[in-house]
Amino acid sequence: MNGKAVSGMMLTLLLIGMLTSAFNIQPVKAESTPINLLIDEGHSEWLVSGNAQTLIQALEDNGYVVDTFSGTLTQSLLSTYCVLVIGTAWGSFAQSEIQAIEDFVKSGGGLWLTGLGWSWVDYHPGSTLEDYPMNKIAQRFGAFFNPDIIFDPTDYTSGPASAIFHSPFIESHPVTQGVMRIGATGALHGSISIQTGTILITGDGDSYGGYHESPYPNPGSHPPNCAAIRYGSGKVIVISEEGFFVDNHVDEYDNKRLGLNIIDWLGAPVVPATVDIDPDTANLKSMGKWITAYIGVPEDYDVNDVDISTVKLNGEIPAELHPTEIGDYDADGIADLMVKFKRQDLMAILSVGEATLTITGEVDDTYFEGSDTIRVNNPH
Ligand SMILES: [Ca+2]
Ligand SMILES: [Ca+2]
Ligand SMILES: [Ca+2]
Repeated sequence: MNGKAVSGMMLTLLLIGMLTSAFNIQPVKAESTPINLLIDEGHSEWLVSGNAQTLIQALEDNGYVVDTFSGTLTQSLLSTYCVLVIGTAWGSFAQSEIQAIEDFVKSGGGLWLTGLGWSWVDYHPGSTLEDYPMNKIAQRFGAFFNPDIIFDPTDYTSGPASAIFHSPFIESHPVTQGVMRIGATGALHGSISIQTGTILITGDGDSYGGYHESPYPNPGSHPPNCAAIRYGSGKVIVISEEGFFVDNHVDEYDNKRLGLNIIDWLGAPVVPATVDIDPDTANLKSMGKWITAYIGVPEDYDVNDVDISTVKLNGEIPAELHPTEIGDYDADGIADLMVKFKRQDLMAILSVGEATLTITGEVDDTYFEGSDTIRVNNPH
């Protein structure tokens, strides 16, 4: 092959490449609006734009729009944002603000809450954790910042009270992708409790909650430090504390990756999926080995692009990788995906009566979510 032929081929390849990428770009969904986030600074927060420049710069480099606000939070203000960040507030929120925050999440917003129970208690004598502004908000979503400090006698930055959280005690989740270790030199992290949701980061086998009273007092109780919660159409991340993300510490360990992932996850739109669970009525004792779900995604997406390994029922039961099948089960001309879940796994979370089962997963690296209701009969 002479030089001319080679460069001719290169040119052809280049042209094909350009055409391909042009075609790849064209049919993409309505993602042109940048994700914008609001950092609340009106309630004596410990994480503010002034000490989170590194993270904010990284977000802006990724195309995010970051605003700050120090007035009264209202629903109409929040509705113009994808993500709200409240970083360890010590100032109180009006009831109307807490309601606006709850409504914001319910209607699809992403909320990032950091808090540190022990520091609130220590610096506000006579006040309780129920008075803690962060808990007044967190409790709306079934979460709570505890007054303890997570100790780890073997993994720490500057003493057992400054634990380093590390893999494999970091749950596999979009928020923890590429996150192996989390820590902030000299900072004393607390634990959280959640009613529903996914615990993402916990202490390891010899860590425990101490200092003030902890729900996780024993080694091996794996005190949770961070969790992801779905609420209404929205999402909440709760993490104790803000220290991981301030300029002094954000470049330690994988803190910055975690911070960026949190915003990515909170800001990502959720694709509404149609879900039909079969059977409609289940007898806990005799409903067969499997429960089947048919999943449909909107036009812009293709069920062939669903990553089966991400499909979960109620956030905890994984879909079986086999069998799966694609067909038009509801005969509406659009392909649906059939997946199966183990009946045994389901029995653990079902009780008699109506049950709403939510299926989540990723299609084309975007989250989808859909629900169906089944009736559970008395097993006699
Ligand atoms: Ca340890
Ligand atoms: Ca059904
Ligand atoms: Ca269909």
